[in-house]
Amino acid sequence: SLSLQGKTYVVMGVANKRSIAWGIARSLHNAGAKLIFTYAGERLEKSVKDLASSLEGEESLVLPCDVTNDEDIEKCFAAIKEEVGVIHGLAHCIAFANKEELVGDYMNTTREGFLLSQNISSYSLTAVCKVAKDLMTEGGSIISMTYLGGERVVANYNVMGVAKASLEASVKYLANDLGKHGIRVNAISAGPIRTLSAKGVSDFNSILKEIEERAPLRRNTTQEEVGDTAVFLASDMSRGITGENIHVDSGYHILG
Ligand code: 0WD
Repeated sequence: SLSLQGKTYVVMGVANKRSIAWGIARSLHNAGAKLIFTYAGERLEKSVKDLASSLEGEESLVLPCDVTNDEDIEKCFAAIKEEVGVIHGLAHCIAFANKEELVGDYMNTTREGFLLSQNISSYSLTAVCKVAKDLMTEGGSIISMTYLGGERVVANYNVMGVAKASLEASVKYLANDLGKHGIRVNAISAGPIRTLSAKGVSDFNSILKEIEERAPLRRNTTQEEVGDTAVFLASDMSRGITGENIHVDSGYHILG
């Protein structure tokens, strides 16, 4: 069923109430899941704790986890193991690129900028899967967030598009590794949503306008739509699906 009663999910990447991770958290919570939140740095501790405690019911565990740091990842999942023992999945909603590199020609990307965005936006999923696997003894579902710019050229998305291409390939390899353990790995490719990260993408408003005018559903994507798809992917209703990239984008990706 679509109920997530009795299941525990880790949600990584809430920055504020506009975060896609927060949309996913609300949907998972409404479906009955127990949640654990991880955040990037001290700067976000209070806002994530405040958001977590705004959910009805028992207090959620909220832990720091900078995904560029292996020790942080290990400590974080050790603390989760201590608290709950078993988890049934996680939502990886993390990305970063230097703002200066999200405009103009892709070929101006620096080596440092390239490696930074690959590290935070792509490798982190692999690092987290390896550690989370040991807590997923009952099988489960891992979800990551991607964008159309990983499949084709989207103006200004540049270095992040290349990171998303690498993330999408990782989803397939990870799905193959983890399938034998009853763990599924999928991506949601969301249409553009106005969040903190989206602020870094140059000319974001015209991207939103284009979707409203041309996408089959003639409207933009919401956090709630992404969240509800995450519930489907987390639940056993999607038990036959792994290594997939589901577009939640008003159908925009089918257009030439
Ligand atoms: O249009 C959009 N907003 C779309 C976003 C369309 C399609 C996909 N996505 C993806 C993003 O690329 C990302 O993978 O969804 C995911 C979530 O992004 P978001 O909700 O748009 O953005 P935001 O609310 O800013 O959350 C991203 C978070 C960071 O926020 P800040 O603003 O602090 O950079 O990623 C986290 C952090 O919380 N993050 C990290 N977490 C752990 N360790 C790290 C890190 N080193 N760096 C960033």
